[in-house]
Amino acid sequence: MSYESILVEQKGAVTLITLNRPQALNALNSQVLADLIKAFAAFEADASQGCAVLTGAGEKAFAAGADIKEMADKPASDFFNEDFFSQWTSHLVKTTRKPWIAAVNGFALGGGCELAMMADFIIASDNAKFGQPEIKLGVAPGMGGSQRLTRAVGKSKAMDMCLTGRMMDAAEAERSGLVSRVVPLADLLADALKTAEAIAAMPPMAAKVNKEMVNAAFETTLDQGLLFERRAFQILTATEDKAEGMKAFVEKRPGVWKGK
Ligand code: CO8
Repeated sequence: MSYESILVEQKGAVTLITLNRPQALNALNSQVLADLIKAFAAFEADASQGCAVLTGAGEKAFAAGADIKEMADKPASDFFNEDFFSQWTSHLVKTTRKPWIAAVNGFALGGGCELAMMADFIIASDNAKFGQPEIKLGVAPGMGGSQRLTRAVGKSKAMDMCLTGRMMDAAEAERSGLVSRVVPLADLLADALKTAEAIAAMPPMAAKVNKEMVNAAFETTLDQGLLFERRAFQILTATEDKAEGMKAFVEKRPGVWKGK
C-alpha cells in the first residue's frame, strides 16, 4: 500500500504511523485524511497487528492543526456539504476497534490536539504543547476539541484553552489528565512502541472489549455503563482466551492467545 503524506511501518505486532509533512508541521490536509483512513483500515483488517502508534515526523510537531492554507479559501457551503471533519471520527474512532496510541512529539494544536484525543490514550514528549487556538482564526474546534477536551480536562480548563487559544505544556497536560504520561523526547517513540507491544501481546478480544468499556463511560449513564461492563465481562468468560489466560496463570506461564 502506498501513501503520500504518512509513513506506515509494521514493527512486529505494532503498526507505526507517522504524519510526514514536517515542512508544514504535519498540518492535516485532505491527503493526510485519505492516507490515514487507508492506513487505519489496513491496521484494523490485519490480524497480525494488535496496536498502533501515531506520531509526527520531526522533533517540532505532532500536528500543528488542520491545514489552514487548504481551508482559507474554502466556502462555508463546502464545509457544510462535505460535513468537513466528520470522517476523522467515523474512520479513526468509530470503526477502529483495536487500540491505538498517540505519541505526541511537540505541537499538537487545533486539529492536531483533536487527532491526539481520538487515540485511546496519549503519551507526550516533554516538549509537547497542546492547544485549541482556532478562536484566533475566527473559528472554533471542529474535530472534537470542545467535546473531547472538556471530557478529558473538565469545563474550566477546556473553556480556558478554547477561549484564550493558549498552549498547555506537557506537565500541565499530564496534571490535567489529558495525557497518560510524559517522557523525554528522545525516549518517546521507544516508550510508545514498547507500550503498544505490551498491548498487542494481550488477548485481542479482551483488548477490544476493554477499549469499548472505557469508551462507554463517555456515552452512557453510570447504571447503563455498569450493565454494559458486566455483560461484556460475562461474554468474555465464554472465550477460549479466558480459559487459557486463567489456566496459564495457575500454571505460572504466559498465556498463548487465539483471539477466540
Ligand atoms: N496549517 C498549514 N500550515 C501550517 C500550519 C497549519 N495549521 N501550522 C504551521 N504551518 C506551516 C507554516 O505556515 C510554515 O510554513 P511556511 O514555511 O511555508 O511558511 C511552517 O508550517 C512552519 O511553521 P511556522 O513558521 O509558523 O513555525 P513557528 O515555529 O514559527 O510556529 C506554530 C509554530 C506556533 C505551531 C505556528 O506554526 C502556528 O501557530 N501554527 C498554526 C496553529 C493553529 O492555529 N492550528 C489550528 C489550525 S485550525 C484547526 O485545526 C481546526 C479547524 C479550524 C477551521 C479554520 C478555517 C479558516
